[in-house]
Amino acid sequence: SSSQLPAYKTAFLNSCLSAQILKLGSFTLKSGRQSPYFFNAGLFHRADLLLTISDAYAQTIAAARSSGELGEFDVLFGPAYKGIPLATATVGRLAEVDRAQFGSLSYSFNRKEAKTHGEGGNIVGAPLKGKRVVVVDDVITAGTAIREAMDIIAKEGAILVGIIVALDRMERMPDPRGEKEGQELDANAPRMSAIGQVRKEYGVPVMSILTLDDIIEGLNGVGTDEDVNRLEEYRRRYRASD
Ligand code: OMP
Repeated sequence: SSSQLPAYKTAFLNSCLSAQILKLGSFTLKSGRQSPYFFNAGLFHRADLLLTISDAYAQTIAAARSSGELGEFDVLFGPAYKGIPLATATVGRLAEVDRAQFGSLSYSFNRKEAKTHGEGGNIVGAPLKGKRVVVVDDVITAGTAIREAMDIIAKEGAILVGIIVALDRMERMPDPRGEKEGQELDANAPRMSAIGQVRKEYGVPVMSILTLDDIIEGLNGVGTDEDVNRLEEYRRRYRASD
């Protein structure tokens, strides 16, 4: 193919397509939008796919550390439940990629239910107090799930230094006054993405393995023209300003 994507992104995209983690078709999002694609990170449970996704997170983190986009950190935090295997597998993979740089990182995650006996506390893995933390999550759309993770980090007295997700859909937040399928969006509606808003509000980098731009680039010459056209049309319609 003629794709200009780095090898790890192409490998990740191809695994997502063959395992049907990334599906093309017609899907209704939480927001009500009709999307020509859907990414289901819950399907990364198979051993080979867990290696693929943890390698892709690790490569993205290592590249962001090298470029200086991401500062030094101590803990990779995976919000329960979906973030738990992602943080655990990725921290292990980072140590394999570069043991000297990443070997002393830890993973950490929250309990959903408060523990009332034994050691107590709501954190499993590395204690967070005073630690520099990167949060690993799957997809940010409206930003609800990621804000819960930020609240836990603040409550535990940790310092947020970055967020990494598998997919940045690059779309603007839904118009609170409503959106009509098949009609032009209101020119005065907010154009920022939830990721852009989190970036601005917390002042930290929000990195992703793949963006919608990457998916379209990677599918060029691989997917059908019809699929690529529908993705381009969706991007044109909902693209965020940031
Ligand atoms: P927020 O918590 O609102 O940011 O939305 C994240 C959620 O969107 C995910 O946990 C999924 O339930 C859902 N989602 C995907 O997982 N993949 C997609 O491609 C799109 C969505 C979505 O509904 O927007």
